[in-house]
Amino acid sequence: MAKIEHQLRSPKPLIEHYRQYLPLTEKTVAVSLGEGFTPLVAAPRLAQHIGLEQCDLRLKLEGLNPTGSFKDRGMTLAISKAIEAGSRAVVCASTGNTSASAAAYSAKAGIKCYVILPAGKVALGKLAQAILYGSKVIQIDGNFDQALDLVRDVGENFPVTIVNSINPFRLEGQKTATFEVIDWLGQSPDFLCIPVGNAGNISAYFRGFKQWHESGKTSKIPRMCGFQAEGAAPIVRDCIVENPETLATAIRIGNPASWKEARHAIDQSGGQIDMVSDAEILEAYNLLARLEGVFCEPASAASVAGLAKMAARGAVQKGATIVCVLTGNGLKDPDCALKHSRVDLKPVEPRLEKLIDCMGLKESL
Ligand code: AN7
Repeated sequence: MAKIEHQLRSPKPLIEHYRQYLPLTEKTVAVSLGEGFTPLVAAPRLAQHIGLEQCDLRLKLEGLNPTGSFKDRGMTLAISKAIEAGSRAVVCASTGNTSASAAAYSAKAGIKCYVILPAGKVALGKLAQAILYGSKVIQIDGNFDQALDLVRDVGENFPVTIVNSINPFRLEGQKTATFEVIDWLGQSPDFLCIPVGNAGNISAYFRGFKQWHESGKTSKIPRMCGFQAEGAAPIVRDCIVENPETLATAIRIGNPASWKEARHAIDQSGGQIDMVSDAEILEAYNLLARLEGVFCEPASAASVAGLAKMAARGAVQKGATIVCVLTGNGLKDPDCALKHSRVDLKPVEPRLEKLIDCMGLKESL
């Protein structure tokens, strides 16, 4: 199998590059912002820290997509297909990233975009994006699950295309991340660790791996390992969570739309679904930044928090190749970074002695 290293972004839009695996027609015109082809970086220091020094741990940096999250992979296809079908307006419910992506691709396409958000529970960067890209932002006094129910009703009764992952093109587009992983590694990894909210992405990854396995481009399907936040873990608990809570607001979801498909992906691949606490998420979030120089958002760190748990109970064999999907960029939620760091940011007098004191140079050198 040829190993393709993506040194440069493809000159073609993502969905055209992989068009033979996607539901494109001759009439589909790609609405693209240069999405996809994200780096898959090795994380040896992190691997060592969690006791996996004999494994090949890679991080898929989905925060480097144009709007800072993996949602762009699905949105480029969903918006392109909406335009192909003659739609002039789209709507989504969102914990933040879907809205940022929908707003950007709608702006690019020149169509109207409505986003419905749970008030007070969306990271500031994401809200700023949705506003600046010119979407109509509506906040509800309710959670994501309620917002999605409302959006389903709007989609049924008005000529507005839903671009949540219940839109079939979203998951089709999101599959492209698996193609990149296989292209980059030359084969599938042994484990794929991924945060789970509405459960679309884990379902999309399984579809992608399965498709390329069936077409002979890879000899195996990785164990799909999904991680929910403890306060928002309906699939783990096998029960709808009425009032989901977690500081990882991106995955603050109590009744995932792709529940069944995610369950299927986990069971069919010999994977697992587990939950991680907010403290474990924050620990992984800090480790990623300090050991690997990767600033992801808290929800994304759930993949690494979950892997650390698996490692601790010996569930990862020596020599395994593991890909953790870091779904969103840490810059979307700087509040979280500042709020949970123990750093003293009080200004000091601009004098050398004070500075040397603060730097601790006398003690450490
Ligand atoms: C950073 O934006 O649901 O399991 O409305 O933003 O496919 O839902 C976001 C989800 C993981 C979970 N990481 O993916 C939304 C939304 C980040 C996310 C997830 C989300 P799914």
